[in-house]
Amino acid sequence: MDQHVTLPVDDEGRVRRRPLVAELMAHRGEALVITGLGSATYDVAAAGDHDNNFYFWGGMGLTAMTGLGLAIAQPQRRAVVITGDGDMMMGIGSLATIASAAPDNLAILVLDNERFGETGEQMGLSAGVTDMVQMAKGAGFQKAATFATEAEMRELPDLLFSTPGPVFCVAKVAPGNDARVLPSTDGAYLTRRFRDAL
Ligand SMILES: Cc1ncc(C[n+]2csc(CCOP(=O)(O)OP(=O)(O)O)c2C)c(N)n1
Ligand SMILES: [Mg+2]
Repeated sequence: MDQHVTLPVDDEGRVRRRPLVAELMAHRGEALVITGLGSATYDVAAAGDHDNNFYFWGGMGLTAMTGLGLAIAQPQRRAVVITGDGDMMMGIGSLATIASAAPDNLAILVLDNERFGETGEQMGLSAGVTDMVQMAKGAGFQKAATFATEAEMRELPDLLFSTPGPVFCVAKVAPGNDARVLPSTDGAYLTRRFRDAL
């Protein structure tokens, strides 16, 4: 991330997700980007719709596992999962399968607002004693870390798009819902478009 970039924070110093994702997407290159249902999909769509995006609208818990399948099917391409803490926790067991398969072209970013933002900001498990990075390490990830400050988040572009995977990153982001930016909700169209782009 460029040194001159300043990411907006809320009044408790927590980085705002929408500008963070916009900044990360500026570094995407040819990466394939798979987004978890709800806010992660809106954030990535807000950064610009793209033929190399595959958005989830449902299937809560399945984003990381779909990223694994894609990474295996497309070993020459970078596959990047961007999802929420609720989605990741629902599919947390997938981390063991991913670490075991160890695709070097897969990275996962969890936008951890510690809430189910999409459905009314109910508190999520990561607001309490649960640490997804420790769970990822326990699953076998060698590269897993939490990013809480803007300074720490400067490492994210390299980790997501260049560092040999599998990589697991949790970015602690501010709560609060940004305006919804809805890409197509037509699953057949999104699937076909993504296949064509590949
Ligand atoms: C199986 C299933 N359970 C519940 C829901 C309802 N639901 C949709 S989004 C969501 C919360 C997602 O939370 P998170 O992944 O953390 O996203 P964010 O906070 O960024 O919105 C829930 C509970 C669903 N779509 N599918
Ligand atoms: Mg959340």
